[in-house]
Amino acid sequence: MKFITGSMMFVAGVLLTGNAAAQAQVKPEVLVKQRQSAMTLQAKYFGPLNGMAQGKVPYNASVVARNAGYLEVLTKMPWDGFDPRTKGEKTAALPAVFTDTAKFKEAQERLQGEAAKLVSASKGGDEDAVKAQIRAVGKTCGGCHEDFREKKK
Ligand code: ASC
Repeated sequence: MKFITGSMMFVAGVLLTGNAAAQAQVKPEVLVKQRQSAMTLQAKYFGPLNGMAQGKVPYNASVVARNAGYLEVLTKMPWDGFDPRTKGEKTAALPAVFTDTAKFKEAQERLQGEAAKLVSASKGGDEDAVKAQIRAVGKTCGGCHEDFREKKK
């Protein structure tokens, strides 16, 4: 069928094999930029909540609920950017990201679980429970950085 073009084949290939095929077209440095962008947005929406949990920012339940919803989605985003093809890029990611993959995956899932719990807590009226859950989310951020991110100098 000579009317099937190369680009049609590519689209069919992407549809058949899903994200992995599409991802293979993305350059390693772009994957790094994308994952760092997702991390930056997590920090953007977590930072104020962390401030509230520490009593440094006035508590605002509707901001917590909104940001928790964003974080539930954002916490799914960075991880496919830690593709083995990015090993040679200059980033703060430690080699353990690519060698201790089971532990890295566990850390991602822990964060996603705690973010989901924060969504639930933010729908209730218990400020102390919400603050405790914000701290639980922060612990998972910090714990993963401890194992998988180069220490900041
Ligand atoms: C943040 C941020 C982090 C985490 C971490 C929590 O807001 O940028 O890396 O929280 O400090 O322990």
